Amino acid sequence: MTTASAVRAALKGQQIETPSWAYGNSGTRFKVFAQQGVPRDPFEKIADAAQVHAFTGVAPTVSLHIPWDKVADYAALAKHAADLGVRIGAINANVFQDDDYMLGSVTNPDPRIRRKAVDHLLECVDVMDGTGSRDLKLWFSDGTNYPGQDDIRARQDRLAEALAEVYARLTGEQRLILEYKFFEPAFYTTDVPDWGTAYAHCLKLGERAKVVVDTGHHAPGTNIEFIVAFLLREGKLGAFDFNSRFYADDDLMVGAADPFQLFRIMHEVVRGGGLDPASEVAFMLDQCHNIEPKIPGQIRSVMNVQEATAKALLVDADALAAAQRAGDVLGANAVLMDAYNTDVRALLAELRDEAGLAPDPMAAYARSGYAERIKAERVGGTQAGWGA
Ligand code: PSV
Ligand code: MN
Ligand code: MN
Repeated sequence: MTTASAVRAALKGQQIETPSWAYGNSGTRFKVFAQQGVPRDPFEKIADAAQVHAFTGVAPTVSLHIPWDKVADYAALAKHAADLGVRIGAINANVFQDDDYMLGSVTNPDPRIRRKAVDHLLECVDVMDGTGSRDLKLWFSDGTNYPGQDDIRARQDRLAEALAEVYARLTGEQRLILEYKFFEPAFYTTDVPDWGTAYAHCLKLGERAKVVVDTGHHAPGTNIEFIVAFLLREGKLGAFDFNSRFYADDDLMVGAADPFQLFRIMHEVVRGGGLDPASEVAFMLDQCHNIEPKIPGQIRSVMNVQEATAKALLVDADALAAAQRAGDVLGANAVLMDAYNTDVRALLAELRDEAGLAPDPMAAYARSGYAERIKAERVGGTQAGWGA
């Protein structure tokens, strides 16, 4: 059994990265409901992310999406983040929003468009050099809608070629992390549809290429914790994009739709050593807050990840192993369920208290007056949205 002090140390050490795009207005293709006080530029997005860190103490980094967060001076943006007590995390590339990409980006049959896409990815590495980011997060919307539309094999060749060029550009500790998604926007084939495809490409690229598991990117019923266990065992789990879903890529708050699934995932993370900083597994959120306020939405999400992690850490590993060895099916299941059914909120509140934070981050943020302040101050200019 993990000792109480080891549980506490692991929880204190866990870091959760929030995404810049969560702070902007977002919606569905039917309507974006604008909220007041939403950031107008990347600097204000970082200021909001810093609030999440200030109240939770475990969200010291914020991911950027380029070009949504394009600025003239990335060193200045990094300095702004540092001044507010946070850092810039992963750089997410965007090769899915230009008209040029209708038939694909790095897998497009037109070499001119492939060149444009790869150049953008290389530009993202330049951004990483400026911000000190470790991770380049790649998600490709590339795919086809109709059988025969393009050559599936040739598209894999083009993808491999593009990835190799970008990987070769990385220096030092930088990593390429590759995200998969089973469909959308392409509906017939997707060029990186699943963890197996992402894993095969990363394996060829090398040590610093790893897979991103976005929890909303699987077919219903997929056993995500199995994928996590497998990738961790192979040293190829690079990061999570956490969110939750009822239907497809819903991007709802992590742990909201299925907290038990999140617990099962975190159990495999703990079991596979993924909480050890040496494993370099990044815990990121990839969410949109369409109808709820954004900063509290992120605080709640961070807390949900912490709660699932705490429960996973409470699994009595020795008792579980003993039951498994003995073939005690019900006993083993009971060990897991005991941990899941433990109320860890008081433990987490205590840890926050020890760290000099308010035990209830949601209430403390509400009391802080920040929401009212940004509503009053952020008038004029264009409110940032998902994509701007
Ligand atoms: C694609 O659905 C995705 O999950 C990728 O991570 C993108 O970068 C992100 O959404 C944008 O929200
Ligand atoms: Mn994602
Ligand atoms: Mn997604």
